[in-house]
Amino acid sequence: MANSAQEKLTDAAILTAIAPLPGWTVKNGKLHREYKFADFAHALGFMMTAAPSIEKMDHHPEWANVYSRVTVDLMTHDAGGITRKDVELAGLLEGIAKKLL
Ligand code: H2B
Repeated sequence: MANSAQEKLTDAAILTAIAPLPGWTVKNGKLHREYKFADFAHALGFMMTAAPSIEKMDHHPEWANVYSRVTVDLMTHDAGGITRKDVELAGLLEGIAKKLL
């Protein structure tokens, strides 16, 4: 793929990229993180706060909410793997979550 942000990263590059992001792992070929907020309002607040930036990035998470928990999985579907865009989105979500945790 021509756009380097959309190139699949090597396993080593992924681990280096997520090293500064606490709680993020690789699971089933996706960047994975489970957030536990104080309650449902905080969990939903996290998702609602992140939504406009996600739309602007045009890069979307696979995520699910159960009460106070939000599970996030990131991959680039167009590339069939993890790319810099996923790392970028993980960083964005982390910044928003930090203020609500
Ligand atoms: N999100 C994710 N996670 N992966 C993609 O490949 C992707 C996306 N593609 N959001 C975008 C939308 C694509 O469909 C548009 C046309 O850029």
